[in-house]
Amino acid sequence: MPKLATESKTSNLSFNDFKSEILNDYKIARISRECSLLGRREVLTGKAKFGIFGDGKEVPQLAMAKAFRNGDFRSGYYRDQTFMMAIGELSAQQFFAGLYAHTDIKIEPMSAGRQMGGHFATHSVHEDGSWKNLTTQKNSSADISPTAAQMPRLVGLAQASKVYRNSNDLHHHTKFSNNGNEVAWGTIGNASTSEGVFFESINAAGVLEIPMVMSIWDDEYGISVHAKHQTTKESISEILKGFQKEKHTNGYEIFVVNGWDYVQLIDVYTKASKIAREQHVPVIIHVKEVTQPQGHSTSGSHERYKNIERLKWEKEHDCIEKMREWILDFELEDGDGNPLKLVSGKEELIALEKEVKKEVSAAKRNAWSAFINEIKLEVTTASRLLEKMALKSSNKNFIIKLKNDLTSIVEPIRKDILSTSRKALRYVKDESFSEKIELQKFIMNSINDAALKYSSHLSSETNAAAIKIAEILPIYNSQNKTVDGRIVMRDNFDAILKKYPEVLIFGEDAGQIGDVNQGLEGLQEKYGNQRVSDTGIREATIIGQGIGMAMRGLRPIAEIQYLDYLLYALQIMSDDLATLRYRTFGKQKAPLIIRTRGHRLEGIWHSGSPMGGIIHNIRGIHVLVPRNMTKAAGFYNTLLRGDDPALIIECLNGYRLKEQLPINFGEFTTPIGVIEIIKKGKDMTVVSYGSTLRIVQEAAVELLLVGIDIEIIDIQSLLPFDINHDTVKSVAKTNRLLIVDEDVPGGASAYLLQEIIETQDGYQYLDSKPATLSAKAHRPAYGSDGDYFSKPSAEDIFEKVYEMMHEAYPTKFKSLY
Ligand SMILES: Cc1ncc(C[n+]2csc(CCOP(=O)(O)OP(=O)(O)O)c2C)c(N)n1
Ligand SMILES: [Mg+2]
Repeated sequence: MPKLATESKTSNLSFNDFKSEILNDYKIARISRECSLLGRREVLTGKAKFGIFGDGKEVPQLAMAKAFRNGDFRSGYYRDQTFMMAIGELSAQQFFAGLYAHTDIKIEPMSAGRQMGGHFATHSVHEDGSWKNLTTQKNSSADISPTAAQMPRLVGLAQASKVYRNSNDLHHHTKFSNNGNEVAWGTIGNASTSEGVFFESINAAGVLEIPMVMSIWDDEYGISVHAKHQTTKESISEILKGFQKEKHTNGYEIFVVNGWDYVQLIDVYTKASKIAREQHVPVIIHVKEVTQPQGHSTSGSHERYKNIERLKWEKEHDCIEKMREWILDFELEDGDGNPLKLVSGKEELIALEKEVKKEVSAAKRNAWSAFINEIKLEVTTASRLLEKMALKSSNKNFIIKLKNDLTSIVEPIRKDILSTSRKALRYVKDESFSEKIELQKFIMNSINDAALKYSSHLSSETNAAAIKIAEILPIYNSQNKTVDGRIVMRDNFDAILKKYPEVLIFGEDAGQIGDVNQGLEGLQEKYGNQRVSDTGIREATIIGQGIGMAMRGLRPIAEIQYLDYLLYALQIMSDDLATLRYRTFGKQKAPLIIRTRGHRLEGIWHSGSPMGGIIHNIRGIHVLVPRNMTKAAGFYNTLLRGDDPALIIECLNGYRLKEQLPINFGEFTTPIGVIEIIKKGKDMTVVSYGSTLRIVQEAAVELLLVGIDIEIIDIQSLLPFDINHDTVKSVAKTNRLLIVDEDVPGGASAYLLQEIIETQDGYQYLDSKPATLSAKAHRPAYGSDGDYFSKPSAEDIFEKVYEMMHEAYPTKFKSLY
């Protein structure tokens, strides 16, 4: 007898319940398939831009959905529409709303039209940005397109369960966990397992022993490239065998199952869920023999690369057809020997299939009407305005032509409306009447409205936004004790760990020895190895641990040992963390703090300062560059009161420099997006940050000796930069501007120049050409001379300032060379 024991209803399933559950599953699979079929058509006829669908992967996802419980998290990819439908988080109408890019989050709950279809998400926060109760809903972290980039976050989502289970201090966090019983479910395509982060994540989860169930949908292809080019032995489960858990080892349970075998799939997923949930043992499920009936996406057809046999095989192994056969063949006897069947005959299924077609077709129509009617209303408003304006204008005929062109577009988009209106405005530029003002208002309102639709939620817009956290100054007692900077850092982390049970700090060498500069000295001993821990050397998944845990209410501080090694993590920061709020229209958040140390020290890989590269890749994450450890400590304290993610770069050469010892650890804050004038002066504004500031200060003393008095600004925060526009006030006073940093030429210095000259309108106050002084284009050479000749030195700064002053006052400041 085929068994169908779902987790939640293991016993006493009456045959009728059993039957209706199966038929409901079948219906979901059919709805999903019909969405894929119609979705492709919508793209090919031009109503939608691009389509990537879950056809061929329906049945395994039904099985996964059955094992998925409230509180669980998914971290998957673009094939999972059936799963989302089966957990009740995606309707057919929402599927089409996503395809059309409907910008209303209530209508298109995955991303408000920001992501292409197939990128799924649930909502983790309320309107005001506060957490929802994640244990009473089914959760899906928001998908991203880079293959395998869902993996690092998955590790963190699973690790959160372990943290909640193992910590008594966190048991009050009932919104996030029920004793760590939640499983994090990953999905990935077979070909994407070739990515480095896949293997890194698998290894990390094995080491961490966390409740993660990883499904691999294996259709033998990655777009057109066959498994023989992707995977050694053409089988991911074969090559992962070394990860199999043995009696006294850690490791995985590994299952292999065919993607068309409904009964086996349910059996495997039920087991996997139990193992992961109860024992916190990770599980890999290699789902083989999966098909892709419509090919990879709407961009091409699979007949180009699959041979006739493969296409035939795919038809025969279509998982829904196989499920259909199974339903029709199913026969059982009740206690009295009467036959029990799931359906009376083919006709019952045909009727169901017809009903599904109708339902999906109606859902598509409704989604389209909702989408297009909203825009058509805007077309009507614009065309009325244009008509009215034309009547008054000497360019009447041109304006009417524009209006007619607009109204004749059968499927208009917002671009058509705005483009027409803006062009029409040019025809009345020399005229003046109230209708022109109306049109101007319409354009401005439309642009403002578009900014909300397309550009909001890059950073937090809630009351807890980090830029709203007020400054609290460090307090010093009368003894004025000075200590090494690292002591300030350590004592502040101590206060943080005491104050916030949700904080966990982890990274390479962060645990036992308390980080390579001992900013965490003794804290693992004090708070235990869950709160302060060592990780493997695997930067991408260190960040992934942080993202996933932050998405589940914890406050991780993920340490990347050196700034130069951030590049391994940068992809995940850029693609996942930086876009999270934006891509969910503010419905998910991960207030992760990333700690690293950098700027000057030694050599090519220990003194880099690739700030331009970083800030341009991670808009959406604050980037903070404190000049000393007290400022840095203040940033940690600020961020923990807020809900934004951030990167803090401590000065690598600052841990042994003396700083005054504050007494209000864990309390004082450094404001974000606020500059500080650290030396007043009248002749030139010199802007810098981090380690370079000390060199600027040294040069300032020497410049004073020759009668040049510079004002030094520590910008402190690169992203966001100077939200109060204080820098320009200094430039207005000194009329000269020099930006000094140790990035490559045209790196962060160019960004700062653009901010000050263009955004803050600094150009109008300048009496000299604004200048930047940066490091050389190459990586810094090793040793003190390497540093001197690679990075801006005090002499370089002196001479640059002097040269600018010489240019202005050649007789007062005679040329040095
Ligand atoms: C990092 C990255 N490289 C390339 C792509 C383009 N791309 C999208 S899907 C895909 C193939 C993925 O195949 P597989 O993992 O087997 O998933 P399937 O589509 O077969 O389900 C490729 C190469 C991408 N999205 N991200
Ligand atoms: Mg594939």
